[in-house]
Amino acid sequence: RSNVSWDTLTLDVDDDGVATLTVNRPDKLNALNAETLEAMLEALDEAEAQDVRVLVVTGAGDKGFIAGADIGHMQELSTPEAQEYAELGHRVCDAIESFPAPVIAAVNGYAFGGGCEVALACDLRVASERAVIGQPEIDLGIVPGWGGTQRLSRLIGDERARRLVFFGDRIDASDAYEYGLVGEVVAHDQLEDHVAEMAKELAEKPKHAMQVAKESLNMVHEEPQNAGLAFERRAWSSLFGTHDQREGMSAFLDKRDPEFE
Ligand code: CO8
Repeated sequence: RSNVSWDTLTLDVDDDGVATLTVNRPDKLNALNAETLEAMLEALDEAEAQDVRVLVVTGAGDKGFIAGADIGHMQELSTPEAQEYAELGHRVCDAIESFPAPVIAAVNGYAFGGGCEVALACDLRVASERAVIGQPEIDLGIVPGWGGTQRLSRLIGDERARRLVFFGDRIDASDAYEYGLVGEVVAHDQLEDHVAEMAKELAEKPKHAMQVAKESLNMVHEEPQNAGLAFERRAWSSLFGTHDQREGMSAFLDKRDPEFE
């Protein structure tokens, strides 16, 4: 069990290997400034170094998951400065996407702009009934810049992505569910426990197989299908001969619960 804090972020790791990264800037609805993004990169490295099995990403306070990139910070940026900021946001989203364990976004409130994009980079999204989600950048005279133009249509389809990005609409949790933007909606006061249960269950699965599953599924977005299928064949075969593969299959045949490494 460990706890690491930055000024605007905390990382808690429990005994089951479940890490929780909480953006902690509630007075600004957890808007992501450069300092917080840098801290997120460090927290992701730290979680990886601690070999965690599942990572939960959420926001502090009663209202916010992450209300977006920090508009105060962006207002005066020049193009080269904006590029740097975009790259920093991309590094965070890429690090979440390639994190070697499942990442769950517990969307406990506003997830706008960069906040929606952070959620999109996670493997799974669970929303509280109070969540409101959107890519409202168009009304700030910009567009999604941390992967939203790419990951959103892959997740929910091109037409729906265009609607969200063009109109800048903010949709509630049930519409987000209908759009396929979140996998599940739960009562606000049950979100934390529900996600903790999911995380615990995932943390008990065989680690190496889970990593391979995530990496293979990520290939869908990174490679043409023939390359993805070739990757899957290689990755699948590499699991044979591991303790967890032998144990998982023996346990099935012996009609008992497996004991994974
Ligand atoms: N950035 C900075 N501060 C913010 C942000 C934000 N995104 N969102 C909220 N805040 C601040 C408010 O300014 C306010 O601060 P203060 O108390 O000092 O005035 C505080 O948080 C509380 O906010 P509100 O008083 O507005 O609270 P409400 O409950 O009335 O409203 C909303 C909450 C609906 C979330 C509202 O704050 C809002 O609409 N926020 C902006 C949402 C938004 O447009 N997000 C998208 C930002 S753009 C983006 O994310 C681009 C990503 C790509 C970046 C590319 C880099 C180049």
